[in-house]
Amino acid sequence: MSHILVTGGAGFIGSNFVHYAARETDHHITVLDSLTYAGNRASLDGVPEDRLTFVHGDITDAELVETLVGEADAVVHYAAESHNDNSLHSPRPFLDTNIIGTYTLIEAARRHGKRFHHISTDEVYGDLELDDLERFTEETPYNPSSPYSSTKAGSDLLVRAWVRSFGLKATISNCSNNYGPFQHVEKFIPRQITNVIRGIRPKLYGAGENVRDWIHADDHSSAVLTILEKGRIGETYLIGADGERNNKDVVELILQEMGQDRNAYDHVTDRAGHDLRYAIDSTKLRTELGWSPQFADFESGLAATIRWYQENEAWWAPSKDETEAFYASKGQ
Ligand code: NAD
Ligand code: TDX
Repeated sequence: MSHILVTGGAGFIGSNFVHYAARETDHHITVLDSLTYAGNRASLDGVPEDRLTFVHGDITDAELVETLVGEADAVVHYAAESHNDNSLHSPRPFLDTNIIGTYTLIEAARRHGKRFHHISTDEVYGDLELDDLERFTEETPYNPSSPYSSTKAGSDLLVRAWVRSFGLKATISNCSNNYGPFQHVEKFIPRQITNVIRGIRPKLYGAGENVRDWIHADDHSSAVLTILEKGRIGETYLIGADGERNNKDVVELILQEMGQDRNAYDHVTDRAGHDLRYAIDSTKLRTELGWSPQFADFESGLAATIRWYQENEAWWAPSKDETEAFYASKGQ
C-alpha cells in the first residue's frame, strides 16, 4: 500500500479519481483542496473514512505543501481553475493556481524526491479543423487559445523543465473532455441536463458545430492509475476514448434521452476564441501501457450521467442560479 496526495480531489475529475482509487487500490489518499466555488466536500461522501484524509488548503501555500508532499509517496495533481468561460472573464486566479500552484508542488516534490503525476488537457494543443485527418499526438506542438489553456500549457512546460533540469520523477497526461457525475453545472453537459430539469431551454454556443472528444471520468481515472504504476518518467501520455461528437448532437441526445423535443434549445452568443475541434490519438498509452477505456458507448454513459443529475439535485441545486445569472449577464 502507498499514500497518494491528490490535489483538487473535491473537484469533478479529482473526486471521481478518489472514489475510483479507493475501490480499485489499497492506497491511502490525502486530498488537498481549497474548496473554491468548484470544489465540494460532499463529492467525497462514501469514500471509506479510514482510506481518506481531507486537508482544506491551497496548493500555493508552500509550507503546507512541503509537509503534505513529504508525508506522501506520490502526488497526483488535479487542482486547477478549469473553466474557459471564467478565464475569459477573470484570468488572474488561473495564473495563481495553474502556474504558481503547480510550481509550488513540483518544488516540494523535487526536494523530497517524490513521484509526481501532472494532470493536463488536450486544449494545450489548440484546435483542429473539422476535416483534419490527423488527431493530437504527444508530438503535436503547443498552441493554446484561451487564458485557461495557456496557463495549463505553462504548467506542463514547468513540469517538463523540472524533469530535465532537476530530475523530477514526473509524468504528464493530457486528456480530452470528461463527462460523468460530480461535474459542476457551469460545464456544457451538466448545464444542459440541469437546464432541462429546471424547465430552461439548453443553450448552444454559436452554430454548435464545435467538436469535443468525450471520455467518461472513470476511464480517465483508470488511465491515470495505469500511468502512475507503469508510465516512464519524463513521458507525456495522451488520454482519449475516440468519443468525438459535435455540441449540437450532444444537446439533441440529452433532450431526446430526457423525453423532450430534440430541437427545443437556443443558439446563444458564441465563446470568444472558441476552439473548433479537439481529437486525441491515444495509441501510445494503449500500446505502451496496455490501457483501454471501459465506457466505449457514449450514449449509455450519457444516459447514466443524466440519471445521476436527476437523482442528485441536492448536490447541484445550490450552484445553479448563480451559474445561470453569470451566463445571462453575457448573453449565454
Ligand atoms: P474542477 O474545476 O471541477 O475542480 C478543480 C478542483 O481544484 C476544485 O475542487 C477546486 O476547489 C480545487 N482548487 C482550485 N484551486 C485550488 C487551489 N489553489 N488550491 C487547492 N485546490 C484548488 O476541475 P476538473 O474539471 O475536475 O479538472 C481537474 C483537472 O483536470 C484540471 O487540472 C483540468 O485542467 C484537468 N482536465 C479537465 C478536463 C475536463 O474535461 N474537465 C479534461 C482534461 C483535463
Ligand atoms: O452552455 C454551453 N454551451 C455550449 O455550447 C457551454 C457551457 C459550453 N458550450 C460549448 C463550448 C465547448 O465547445 O460546449 C463545449 C464544451 O464546453 P465546456 O464544458 O466549457 O468544456 P471545454 O471548454 O471544451 O473544456 C473542457 O474540456 C477540457 C474542460 O472545462 C476543461 O477543463 C478541459 O481542459
